[in-house]
Amino acid sequence: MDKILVTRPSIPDIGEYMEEVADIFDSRWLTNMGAKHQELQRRLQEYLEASHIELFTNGHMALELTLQAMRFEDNAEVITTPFTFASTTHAIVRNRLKPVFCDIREDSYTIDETKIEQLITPKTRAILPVHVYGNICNVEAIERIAQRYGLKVIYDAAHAFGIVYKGKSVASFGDVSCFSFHATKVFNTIEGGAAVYKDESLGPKLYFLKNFGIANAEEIPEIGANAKMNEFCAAMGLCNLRHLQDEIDKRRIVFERYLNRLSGIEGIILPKIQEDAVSNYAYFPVLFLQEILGLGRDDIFSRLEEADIYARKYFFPLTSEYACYANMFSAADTPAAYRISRQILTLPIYAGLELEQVDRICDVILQNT
Ligand code: T4K
Repeated sequence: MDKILVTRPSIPDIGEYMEEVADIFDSRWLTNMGAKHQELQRRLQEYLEASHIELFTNGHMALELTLQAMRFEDNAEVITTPFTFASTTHAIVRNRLKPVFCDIREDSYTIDETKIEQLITPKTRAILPVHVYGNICNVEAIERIAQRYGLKVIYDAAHAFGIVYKGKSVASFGDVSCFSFHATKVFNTIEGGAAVYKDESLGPKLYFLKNFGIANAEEIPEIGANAKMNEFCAAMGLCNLRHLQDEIDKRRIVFERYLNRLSGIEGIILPKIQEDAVSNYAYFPVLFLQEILGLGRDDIFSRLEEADIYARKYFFPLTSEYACYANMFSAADTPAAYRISRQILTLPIYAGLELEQVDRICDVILQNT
């Protein structure tokens, strides 16, 4: 039987891509903010209803350079969650800032907004919540807290491209939202990312920082990196953006099939579409409660693997448990995140996943629960 991976990238028809890249071959302008980069930036600005946007080589660099552009002092504290991909925590630490871990909500796995205020100290400068799996954080409560204490809000929106919440683009919340356009995401540019921001003065900093800090050939005002999106990636983005809605619709069908097959089983907690949100169906995270099922998450993971189905333990371990952060943090400070990281499994979901394949995955789960 064929292998089923957790995801497969959405790609356009090869002819469509060749047509899109043909003028790159003519112009020989391959990178450094060329015509495709500019066009994709314009289209994404429109799609995301963004006042300002900057493209990057990946979502991580969007996040890391956003924090650099904000110029917080060394050891300033950033309140965030450990239930996320390595990128979120690394972006904070690589800027010589201190992550302060807040626990997560049981229903959406996003930051528990009721626990943020108790973590604020005179050194706190920002809140960096994650719209994990495309679940939108309690943006209203976070906004109120940020205003009360004069904090910046930077959303890790890596999973949230295309989501509309209460009639607004997800990019409209916080000071900055950073998106990932990695191959595994709902919308991909092979590798890529973007920062959508409100404060106009961040614009030149972000632009310089992604190009070695260069303003012009003789003026280098920033200590920058190289994080420019190249023309071939931008061209992939232009193609994929045309088919985005179709991709999301196909994901919805997969999502609904899982719900149909797996709901009503005690000990299995399925994802819920949030009220007021138009989802992008990016992930299908399921909690397996060992105390009810007898078998735990790791057992289900192994049974699926034996059937050539490769679910993923996003996000286990917590970033606060990583070897590179040994003795710096305590996972016991975020008990809900700790428990959920041991119970969660993200099942395969992507536009090309056949319903028969979804049934095969569900059959393995149902036989073992
Ligand atoms: N913040 C959050 C919350 C994030 O989740 C991420 C990235 C970021 C920030 C940073 O954004 P980027 O800098 O990546 O733009 C994957 C992705 O590489 C990563 O982008 C993503 N989060 C994370 C959740 O998942 P891995 O280590 O699990 O990737 P990998 O190579 O194991 O791939 C996953 C599956 O996808 C495999 O089963 C195979 C399949 N696949 C993968 C690739 C690359 C394909 O079929 N084709 C492909 O080209 O991290």
